[in-house]
Amino acid sequence: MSSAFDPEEPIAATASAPGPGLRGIVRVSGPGAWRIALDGFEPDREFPTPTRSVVVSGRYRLPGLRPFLPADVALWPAPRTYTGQELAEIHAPGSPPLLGLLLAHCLAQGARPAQPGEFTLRAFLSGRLDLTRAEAVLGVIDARDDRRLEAALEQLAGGVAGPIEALRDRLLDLLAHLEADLDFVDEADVDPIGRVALADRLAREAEALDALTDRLGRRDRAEGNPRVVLVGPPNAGKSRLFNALLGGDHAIVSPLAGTTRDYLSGPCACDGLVVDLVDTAGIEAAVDAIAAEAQGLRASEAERADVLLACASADAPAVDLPVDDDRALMVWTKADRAGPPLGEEAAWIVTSASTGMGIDALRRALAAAIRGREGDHAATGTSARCRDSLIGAAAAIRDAADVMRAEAGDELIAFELRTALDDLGKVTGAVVADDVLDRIFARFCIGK
Ligand SMILES: Nc1nc2c(ncn2[C@@H]2O[C@H](COP(=O)(O)OP(=O)(O)OP(=O)(O)O)[C@@H](O)[C@H]2O)c(=O)[nH]1
Ligand SMILES: [Mg+2]
Repeated sequence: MSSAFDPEEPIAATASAPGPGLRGIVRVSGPGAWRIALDGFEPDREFPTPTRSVVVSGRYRLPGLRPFLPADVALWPAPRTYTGQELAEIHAPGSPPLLGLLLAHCLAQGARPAQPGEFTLRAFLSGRLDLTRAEAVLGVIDARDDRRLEAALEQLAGGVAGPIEALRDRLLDLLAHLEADLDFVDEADVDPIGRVALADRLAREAEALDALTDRLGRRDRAEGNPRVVLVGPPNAGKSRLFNALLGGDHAIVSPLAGTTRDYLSGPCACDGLVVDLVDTAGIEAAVDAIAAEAQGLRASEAERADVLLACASADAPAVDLPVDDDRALMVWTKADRAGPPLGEEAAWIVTSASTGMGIDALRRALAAAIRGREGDHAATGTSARCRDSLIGAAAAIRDAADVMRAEAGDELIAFELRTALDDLGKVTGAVVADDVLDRIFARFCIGK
């Protein structure tokens, strides 16, 4: 790690969400964390040096603060803490200036401001957290909807880390046996049945690994294709546009307003990207239970969208369109009949599903909007990187099994097993390059 990340330096940061809240937290980790947090703190009662976690109530008397600031200080002794280090948290009223004052006080006492993700990085470095879990923490922080949150929480619960460690142990055992045999190669009396059984066992390990890879991939899949949702007044031509973009007759199109009730979705290729395109019911006041249901579905689809295609046409004017939503692209439909109002042309992507006019331009605009949004998530794909390593490990294990069946030399088998172990090690973080770590942890928020 670069010296900027020296784990022997105490670090501090506001750990609660930015902005005013009921309670705010300042977190301090590293050697001297308790001393730093307790400076200027008057506990309600004296307390002995904690040997396990304690919460002490009291007040801070700080320069520039009168008369005093009520607060609780939580203290955790190393090493059984989140970061594996001495840890303190100051819980105070969540006013940003007060928290700023407390943080400044901690910095004045010798703490350094924490880098984004540095608490989690310390947890990882101290062996409290493996890479798959660190990524899951990141997933929880990043989670933009329930699906993603659930996948990240499952990963955090150790869904993949435990089984990968167990597999590494078994492969290490096997490798140790093979290498012991290598030393006694003259006496080695090859037992063909034992070899076949071993090859089968390896093949089963490779299958188990495939299943794990699939589980690890779930977070990526939950992140999935970007969701692009068609919204607009009834009869705006959303369903016909949906069909034109997907190619085929998927959604029912009719001149009757209120045709679409359910929502439909399908994969749509846009300029090198694949998005999940979603057709929804027209925006209207619900007159019955089915309409209410349709409006509910529309609203929830619109909410989880990455991009909204806000549609309007001459016969379905732009009322209630999400014009101020920064996810929205304004799409003028049925341009073969009538174009957008004079003076407004520049605001619209002008299309006609019946002539195909503007459909390609719409695809390009859509892809550009998604690429722009993904700018903030440029470093995504860390779990994809883990997945590559798992796929590499499974391939090496299968190769080892093949070599074994072919009765080739033990050296070749050992080589494949070492490759597999290396790949697995990358996933659990036993072997991992510093720059990869820096990249992962830089994506965390400060205070995490
Ligand atoms: N001329 C012309 N007619 C179109 C075009 N797009 C849609 N229409 C017609 O407009 C009417 C409504 O189209 P739909 O695609 O069903 O509209 P919608 O927005 O899905 O409507 P709801 O599902 O009721 O909200 C149909 O009669 C379509 O054939 C177009 O590009 N040109
Ligand atoms: Mg429709």
